[in-house]
Amino acid sequence: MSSDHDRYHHRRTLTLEQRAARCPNPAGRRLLEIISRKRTNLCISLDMTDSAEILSTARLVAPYVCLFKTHVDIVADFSQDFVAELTAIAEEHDVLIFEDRKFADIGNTARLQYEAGMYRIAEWSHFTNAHVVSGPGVVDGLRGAAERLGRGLLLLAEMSSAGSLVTGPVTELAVELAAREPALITGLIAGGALLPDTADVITMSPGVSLAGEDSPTARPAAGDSFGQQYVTPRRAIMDRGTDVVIVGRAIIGAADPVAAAKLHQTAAWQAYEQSVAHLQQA
Ligand code: S5P
Repeated sequence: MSSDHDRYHHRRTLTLEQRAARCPNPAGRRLLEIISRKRTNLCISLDMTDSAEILSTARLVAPYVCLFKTHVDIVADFSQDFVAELTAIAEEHDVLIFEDRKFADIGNTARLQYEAGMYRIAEWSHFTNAHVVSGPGVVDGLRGAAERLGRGLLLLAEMSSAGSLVTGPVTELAVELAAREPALITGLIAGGALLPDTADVITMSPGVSLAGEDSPTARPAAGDSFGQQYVTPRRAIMDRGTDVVIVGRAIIGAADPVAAAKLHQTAAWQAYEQSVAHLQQA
């Protein structure tokens, strides 16, 4: 546990509501407002390959989440109608959309992948993310559409998978770029907060499940057969200072996804409230 505290900025100096008021990125500001209003810092990862299934799950869990995370390149019957329907559900329930595209090419190719092709991600996704392995040019490739449309970019600063090489200088570059330009790079994907909360950078953490490795009821340590590793919402939020937890299969794979969404929402929100309790007393 002490290594979490050494690595991550777990101590909050601002509430998410206070951070909304000063957030320099329009999508980030909206997200922080939604989180405070709906009392949910849960992002659902809608990793399903059938558009009807994604839409019906999105409808069911929408009241409990702040963000729908998609991988549109796994949707077998993708169409812009699907996007329009997902957008309508999101608008009705005060949810934003995050296409987890993980751009990783040179800036010009990333720009085309973001704006063109059959997906036209920039047109509908409030957030998208990028690796910085190819250098800072990828951010410049995404910048034009992101600034024009008020989108938020998230950089991969750490990954939840075993043996990840998103470490060392890659992590450092992602953190440096976010710290330098929070109006464009509104967040980092990481295990916990790599910057203090005054940096105006939102941390989102995948690899979260109530059956995570630190769960008192999950033995042996949870994961999958492809190297995914999980911690509980409590550990990600309280010990590692993350803002938003990203949960996929622990909800969409549950026998009752609505019940699982409620449980994850409650656990994540309680952990957040506990992490800011000292501010409200002050
Ligand atoms: O480091 C990462 C980054 C991401 S965005 N690890 C991840 O697992 N993700 C994504 O989060 C991954 O692509 C998947 O969509 C989701 C985790 O899904 P789960 O079913 O394991 O919760």
